[in-house]
Amino acid sequence: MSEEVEETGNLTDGFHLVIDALKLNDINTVYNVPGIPITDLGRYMQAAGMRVLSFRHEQNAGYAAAIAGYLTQKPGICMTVSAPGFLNGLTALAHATTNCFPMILISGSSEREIVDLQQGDYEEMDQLAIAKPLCKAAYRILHAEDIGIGIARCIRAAVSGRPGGVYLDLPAKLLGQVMDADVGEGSLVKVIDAAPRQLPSPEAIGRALDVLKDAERPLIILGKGAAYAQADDAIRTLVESSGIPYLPMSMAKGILPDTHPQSAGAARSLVLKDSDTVMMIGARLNWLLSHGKGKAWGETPKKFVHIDIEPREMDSNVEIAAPVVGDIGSCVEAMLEGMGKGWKKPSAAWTDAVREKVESNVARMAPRLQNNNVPMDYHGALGALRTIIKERPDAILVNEGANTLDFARSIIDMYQPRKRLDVGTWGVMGVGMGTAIAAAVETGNPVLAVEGDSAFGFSGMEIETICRYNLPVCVVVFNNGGIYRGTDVNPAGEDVATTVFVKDARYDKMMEAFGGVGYNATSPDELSQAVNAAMDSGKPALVNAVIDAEAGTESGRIGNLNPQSVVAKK
Ligand code: ADP
Ligand code: TZD
Ligand code: MG
Repeated sequence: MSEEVEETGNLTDGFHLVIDALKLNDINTVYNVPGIPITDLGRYMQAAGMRVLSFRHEQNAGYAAAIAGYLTQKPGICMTVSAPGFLNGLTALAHATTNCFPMILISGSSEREIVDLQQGDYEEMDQLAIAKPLCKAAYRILHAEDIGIGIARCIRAAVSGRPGGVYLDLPAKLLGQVMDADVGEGSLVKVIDAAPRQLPSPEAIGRALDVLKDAERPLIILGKGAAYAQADDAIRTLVESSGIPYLPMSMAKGILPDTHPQSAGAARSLVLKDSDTVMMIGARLNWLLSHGKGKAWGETPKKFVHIDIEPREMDSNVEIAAPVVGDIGSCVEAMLEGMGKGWKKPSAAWTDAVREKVESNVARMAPRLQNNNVPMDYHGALGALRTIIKERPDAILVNEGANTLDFARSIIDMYQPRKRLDVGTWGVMGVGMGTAIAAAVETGNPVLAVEGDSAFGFSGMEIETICRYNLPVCVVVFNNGGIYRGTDVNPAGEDVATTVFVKDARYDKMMEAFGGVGYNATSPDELSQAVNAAMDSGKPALVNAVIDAEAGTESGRIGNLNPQSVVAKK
């Protein structure tokens, strides 16, 4: 602190203006990795009462910020150092943008004059230019008096309309800039109505209702945008009063309980094929829904009603008969009002057919979930975890892997909204630990992270972070000794096959190294006991769940996306 500051006491600087601007907008949690030029920014944030969680790698801090945004509707903040730290955070920023999660990546950067003349500054990089194509908006603040406006622009860009990732570049020099404290305070901006409601037009609602009225076999598809919108009661009322079967996308599971009589989750193939009218709510017709066409959608011609806040999403893959553009809460409420009392529910022929398929599929699966085989298969192990989530419905399930992801998604029923957090639109491995940490920090709920052994490896070092903050996270590593399977053989050389890891690895020992509790589970009963004990304790724990190396299949459920060589023999 300069003498002048001490003497006059009425100066502020870039550091403190950033902090004041964030706090003024109720942003109180930051996920970061410290270093030049943001170390002191993190310290001052802590001193100002903000929660600053330090990670072992920026990518994981970024995934934490991304999911914090999804859970809270406020931008999650990731803070990194320049060039390498910035680049490490960038994957998460792109992931947030792809998934429509509001997040701000704040990176310190080097001296503009030197960077722009490419004179080789410490960690020199034109970060703003590099971030731009990977996010929804990117800004740089050069003057302390612009910090208030700059942060306001970041917040609005992140949460308004379709949410997404925002980049904010803070050159080192800015943080040290000094200005009069009163003028500084006056320059701060409190963002009013950051994500304004967007009402659908009455014509759009009328058109959508007309399309639905003509439907013989209607279907509702709920996506993670519907979960994000936190319009849970309105969505439930719409589903129930319409009587239409619904299919939840992965992270939309639990908006209504998966055990709901109208859930078509266990009859996915049937409803996609046989429905004639589909109402999408906060879900895109991307690869996860086979782009709305082709074999998965069968022969029956479809009409689509599409509720989304992003107008350009309409007709992105197939023709949308009734686009409804607006925020989900407003759109769903308008649809409900329009349906009124005289709404005719779909025919029993259709809803019974869906129900029968659900029941027969569930019944077929049930005995497999009870098996107590050693080594465990996915069904036996997930059958145990399914019961645990049923008994602890407020626990947040984090899930990544290939087979570990696909089987868990279909086997573990969810009962509450926003309790299933996973790899998202890209299917990113490595989101697990950052997601688990932010879930615990933002909600205070217990977290169960079900991880493929490969998936876990991408962010495994963050178990130290989990222990350091003593978070109620129980990690279960599905250890099948590899990617998809642990049994591949390299036909040609000495190295093991590309998908295979060290045999009989003990991931539980990693947790013990940091003071958490490690368990080794070789049967579903042991797994159940270990996870229950861990979750009862509320302390960091890791269960090494030994899974049969032969149990999985290539790429889980999406093996069809692998290109095939016509000349090579496997
Ligand atoms: P899923 O992967 O679950 O199918 P997607 O990520 O593909 O879901 O789709 C989410 C959609 O939700 C995006 O198109 C996004 O624009 C939309 N969305 C997000 N928030 C809102 C909101 N508050 N109101 C309306 N649409 C929203
Ligand atoms: N890198 C990143 C960032 N994301 C990816 N999706 C992949 C690589 C490719 N990949 C998958 O799509 S799943 C997977 C990889 C490496 C790991 C699957 O192995 P696992 O799960 O151990 O996590 P199972 O249960 O063995 O199938
Ligand atoms: Mg594996």
